[in-house]
Amino acid sequence: MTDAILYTAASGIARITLNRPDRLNSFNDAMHAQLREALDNVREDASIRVLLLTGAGRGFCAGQDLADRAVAPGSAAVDLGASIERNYVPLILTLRSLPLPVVCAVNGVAAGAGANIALACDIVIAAKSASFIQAFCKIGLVPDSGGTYWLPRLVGSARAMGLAMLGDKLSAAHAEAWGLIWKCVDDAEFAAHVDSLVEHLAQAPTKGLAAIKHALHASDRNWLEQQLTLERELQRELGFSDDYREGVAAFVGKRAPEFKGR
Ligand code: T3D
Repeated sequence: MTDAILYTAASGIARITLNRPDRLNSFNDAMHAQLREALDNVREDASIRVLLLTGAGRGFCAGQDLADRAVAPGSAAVDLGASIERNYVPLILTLRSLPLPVVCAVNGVAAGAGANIALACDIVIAAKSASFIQAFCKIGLVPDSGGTYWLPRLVGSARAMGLAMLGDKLSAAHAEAWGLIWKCVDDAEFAAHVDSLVEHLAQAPTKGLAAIKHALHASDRNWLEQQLTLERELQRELGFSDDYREGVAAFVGKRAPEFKGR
């Protein structure tokens, strides 16, 4: 049996590749278990300063493996709520709470939960040939893995409703134009672009980036006064960090900073 997840960590960069290309990297239980283990490694390894999530082959991820959901006539249905509670909810919450930038390199089609796992990441870059499909409506389901949360916030309710109710394929270029993702990059330049982005982030002030992530996510539920208070407290903490000291010293000394992520 091949590994459903490929994991490497070097030079501050953890790379997780969804690796069931013949099934467009759709999720079965083994893949969920291996992904959980890889994410535990990321959380526990203090040397990691950026996480890259991508897919093997021509797709990024086609969501749940539907072969595991087909039931014979007359037999009991699978409890999807249990599957979501066990697998998808912890995955999304982990991606959102990791105290480092999480980059998703969408190398091909991202459908169903695959699309929404991508949108849970902090910076989403897609190859021009990639696409996003809220496929759930085609099998009688609701967008999960945060889909009903991200879509209206990212693209507005009219587009969110259309995407969710029609399940149309949204090209990477459209996804960028609609503000669903950060960037769409030509296929020929995609790998180099992603490498250079994660290399940049691995040298950046990690604590500061983690605080940015925390503050932007908190803004979904905070009033302005609460958000101003949060910014004040984060700034207070970061003002004591080694990286802030280094950033100011480098600026004043007219040299490039050397951030350590502390
Ligand atoms: O169940 C729970 O735990 C609840 C959680 C649910 C979360 C969900 O994600 S529900 C939504 C599940 N996903 C989908 O509905 C998407 C299904 N796939 C597609 O609609 C299409 O495959 C794509 C639009 C993504 C890509 O189309 P295309 O034409 O580029 O590729 P293809 O030929 O359809 O797929 C290639 C192979 O991958 C094919 O296998 P084959 O014929 O070569 O042996 C296809 O069956 C397989 N595949 C693609 N998606 C899935 C899959 N096999 C199992 N499950 C899939 N989701």
